[in-house]
Formats: sequence, C-alpha cells, structure tokens
Amino acid sequence: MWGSNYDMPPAEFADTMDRLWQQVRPLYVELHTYVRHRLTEQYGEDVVPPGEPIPAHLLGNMWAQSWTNIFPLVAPEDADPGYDLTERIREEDLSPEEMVEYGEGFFTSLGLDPLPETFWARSLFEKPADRQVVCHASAWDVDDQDDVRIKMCIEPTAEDFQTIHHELGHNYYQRAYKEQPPLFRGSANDGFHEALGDAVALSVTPQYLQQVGLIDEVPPPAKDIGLLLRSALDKVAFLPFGLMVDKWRWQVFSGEVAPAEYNEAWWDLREQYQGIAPPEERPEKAFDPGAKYHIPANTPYSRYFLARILQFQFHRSLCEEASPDGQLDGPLHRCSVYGSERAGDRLYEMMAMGKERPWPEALEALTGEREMDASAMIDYYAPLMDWLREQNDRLGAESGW
Ligand code: X8Z
Ligand code: ZN
Repeated sequence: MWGSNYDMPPAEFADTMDRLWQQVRPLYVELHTYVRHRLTEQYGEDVVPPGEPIPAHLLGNMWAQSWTNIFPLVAPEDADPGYDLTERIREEDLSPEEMVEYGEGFFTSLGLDPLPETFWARSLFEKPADRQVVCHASAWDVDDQDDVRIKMCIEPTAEDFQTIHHELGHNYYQRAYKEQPPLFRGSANDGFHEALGDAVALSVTPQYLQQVGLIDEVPPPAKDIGLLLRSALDKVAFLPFGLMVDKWRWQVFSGEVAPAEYNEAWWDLREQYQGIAPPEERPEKAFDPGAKYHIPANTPYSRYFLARILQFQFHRSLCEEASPDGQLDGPLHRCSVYGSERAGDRLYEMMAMGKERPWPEALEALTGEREMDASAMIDYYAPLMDWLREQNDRLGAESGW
C-alpha cells in the first residue's frame, strides 16, 4: 500500500528509489570518506577505524541523519563560510514569530499571498512550559481551506530557520490546491509536499541574507566550499538515511524480518547504506527504530528521500525561470529566486494542480522534465565533489566500509 502512491507499480517505485540512490551514492561516499578521516584524526584509530563504519554517536545528531553539528570539527580552517546564521539570529535576538515572518516574507516575495490572521493566532511556535506537546515540527490544514497552521518548538538556530521554510512550504501547497475537489487535495506525490519549502530555502543564500539585512556583507566566492560543505553535511549525509528507513519498514510489513530481528535488521541497513555502526553492542531488547518520530507515528519516510532530490530539481528550474534569458548566469548554489514573481507563478501553477494529474505531469509543469532525477543535486555540489576528491586524495583517506 505504501508503494502504491506513485503512479507506477510498487516494485517499480522501489527500483526508482534505488536508481536515484545510485545517482547520488558517489557523492555520499566521498563525503563519508572525508568525514571519517577527519574523525579518525580527532578521536584516533581505536575509536574511528579507517575502512570501518563510523560510530553513529560521533556525527552530531541523535539519528546520524544530519551531520551539520560537526561542521566545526571536520571543516579545514580555510573553509570558513564567512558567516554563521545561528549566531546572527541570536545577535538579532529574533523571536520565533519573527523567524516565521522571514519565512513568510520569502513566499510573498514570489507573489504568493500573505498567511491569514488565523495562522498567526492559532499556530504553535514555542515550546509551552505548562504541558507536554509533540515538538517534532509539522504543518496542518485544519479546514482544507484557509485554516493553515504550523506546530513547532522553534529555537533560534539556522536549522530551525530552514525548517520554518519547510513547514510553510506545506501550508502554501495546501492553500494552492484548496480549490481542487477533495480527492485531488494533496501534492503530486508525497515527495513534492516535502520538497516545496526546502526548494524555497535553497534560495536562502548569502546574497539573500544580505538583502534582508541578516548579514552585512556577502562573502567572496572563495568561501563557497565551506558553505557547500556545511550544506552537504545536512542534505547529502541525509540521503541513505532517507532511503533505509522505509527499506526497513518494507521488510517489516512484508514479514521478511521477524519481530525478534527488528533491531538487527535496522542496524544492518544503517551499515549497508549509511556506513555507520551503533556506538556499542545493542542489547537484545533494544528497539532503536522507535527513537525516530516517524516510526511510532507511522509516517512514511521515502517522501523525504525523494524530496532531497526533487528540491534541487525544483530549484534549478525556478532559477532558470527567474533569470532574464531563462539561462542560469552563475553556479546553482549561488542562485536565489527571492523576489521573482515569475518563479512564483511557475511554482503556484504546479501547486494548484494538487494531485489532479499523475506526478510526472506536475513535474513537467514546473521543470519540463517527467522523471525524478538527481542531476540538479549533483550540479549543485559539483564544486564540493571536486574539492572532496582532492582532499581525500591528499589525505590518503580510505574509502568505503
Ligand atoms: O519530519 C520532518 C519535517 C516534518 S514533515 C520536520 N523531516 C524529516 C525528519 O525530521 O526526520 C524533515 C527532514 C526529514
Ligand atoms: Zn514536512
């Protein structure tokens, strides 16, 4: 059933996931090689043995799904991106609501409507002190019309700044397809819903931050590698995690893996795809998948893998649309579509289709392409890929696990 929502037979969908993974795998392996080498330098070969999976607790994130938090540890000194958005948010003392206003400002700059009064009155932006809530960020469409809201315990960090755009992407999508009949109120496929806000957030470039007054100066292009490395520690590091979560659930649902083997199967996939290992031997009764929100919440996860890839495909097309002659006039990672109503119109056109047509048609409306394809992501990180290869060569870093 979970594989049946992609306008193709489920087996073909599983192949599509694998095809996309093969496209981006070399980039992941290069990043993994570099990061492991730096961690070995930091902690020694006993803790991080070359050629072996990386102990998961050293990657700066409870699920080892995003590695941005260890950027300061792995980045060489000359790869400083020139600014730190978390620091800037704290210096400006931005409230959660003000952070959301920046997000809304991006969408309205594309010519989309401001969020309704009720969004501001009914959303939850801050962790309440007097009761327990589920803090995992989410977006809601309460009446299928205008009552859109987000629920998020916003902290003053660059990560949450990005997640705000992610959640608002859900709300803007929901509003755009509200005129569709109820059955077509949804995204073209669930990866589209997850990709929308992320695609917009790819336009949160240094130049954009300077335009809205969050940084004073745009760092010179020489700083791009640091910026790309920091970004890849999130977006690229995530890919095999995004893939393995549902691979595990497909095995569980089909009965291929029995309950007694749930945890072992989880770590087998973690090792196979992510090249990571548990920090210590897991006790027999452990159920580590349960620590990931989407497992007990029973939320499908392939959508996030697809979104990682689709967001770059969307971004590339929006950037082309925003350029005066339809041609990109610089590297993809420097492009921001902030203020481009043409890009906004194109985006809106796709969102308003909802799931009225099979997803290849919605993709075509936005990008002119009918296949999900990782070449835009590969283009985006091409300068980093060259740099990683050079570094790994120079350091003599061992590859693989
Ligand atoms: O769950 C989410 C969103 C809510 S739809 C915050 N994400 C995945 C996760 O946190 O594991 C976004 C990235 C992947
Ligand atoms: Zn989401």
